[in-house]
Amino acid sequence: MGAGYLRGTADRVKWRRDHRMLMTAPASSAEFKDLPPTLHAERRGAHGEVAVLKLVRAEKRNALDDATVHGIETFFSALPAGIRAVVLAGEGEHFSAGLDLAELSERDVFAGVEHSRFWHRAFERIEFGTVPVVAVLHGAVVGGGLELAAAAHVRVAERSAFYALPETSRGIFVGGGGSVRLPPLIGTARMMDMMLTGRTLSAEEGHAIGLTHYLVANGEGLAKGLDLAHRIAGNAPFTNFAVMHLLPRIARSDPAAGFATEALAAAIAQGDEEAKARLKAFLKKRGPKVARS
Ligand code: 1HE
Repeated sequence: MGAGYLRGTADRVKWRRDHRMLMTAPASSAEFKDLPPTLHAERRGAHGEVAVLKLVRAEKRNALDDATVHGIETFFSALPAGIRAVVLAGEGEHFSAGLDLAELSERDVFAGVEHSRFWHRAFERIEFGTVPVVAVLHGAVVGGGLELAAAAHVRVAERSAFYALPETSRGIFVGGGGSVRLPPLIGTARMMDMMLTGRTLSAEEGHAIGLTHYLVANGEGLAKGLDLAHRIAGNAPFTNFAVMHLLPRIARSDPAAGFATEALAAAIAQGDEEAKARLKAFLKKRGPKVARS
């Protein structure tokens, strides 16, 4: 098993041997030292306010082994100070081929439950973490790769992207939170169709049904993702928090609770010094105007 389950020296040695090829990949900067070699992280922007986390296991199509999922959990659990948005992308021809099928050994039922809960914990750190995440998708975005993308807050797709849920053909079920996160994005009926028929959606189809927010030419995804992340990083932190943590919960709650929570969030946001400064700047003709698209 991978790092999510690493217990002793023997496990660590095996994990290093399994990932030896990747030890030559450019190292993440020192502040991201606990990442496995299947992940690469760096900071961008004048003040390093945006982090880019890349899956760098291209020779296995960025299949998500336990070590990588554990690394994702580690990364999003302890972001260095000053990072205000993250771009999540994949190296090579594909974003991610999903669960590492080579690791899908004979687990008993309870171990299977624990494995799924391990993915849930990791992806929860993305969805309900400290900063918004922009996923940049290209090539295969399938199975657990699509579940990973669904945990992000904004999705950019290059035209090469395609989406599928091949779990059914492997005799398994989604286990990375897909049955919770995908229906609100694309609808339960569409997800059923994808799972039952093994249908693949093109980048254009994914965009048309709201799975992705931006569709760009091949090779332009990272630049678009960075541009969006820098804009997001410039928002007031409380507003980003409210969008990430309150909006989805309000949307799932009954309207009466939703209106009350919204009123509180609105009041807290406008009472914040940051909001006061921004409102004052606009009224003094110094704040940005809303631009036509
Ligand atoms: C893998 C994986 C993987 C590739 N686990 N090793 N996911 C799937 O069912 C998708 C399976 N993968 C594919 O359908 C294709 O690989 C792709 C369409 C993604 C890419 O095709 P291609 O032609 O570019 O690559 P390839 O030749 O198929 O694969 C290259 C190598 O990556 C090869 O290994 P090699 O040692 O022979 O070179 C493949 O075995 C390896 N590889 N995908 C392990 N997924 C929490 S539950 C989530 C449940 C799921 O995610 S189920 C869906 C699993």
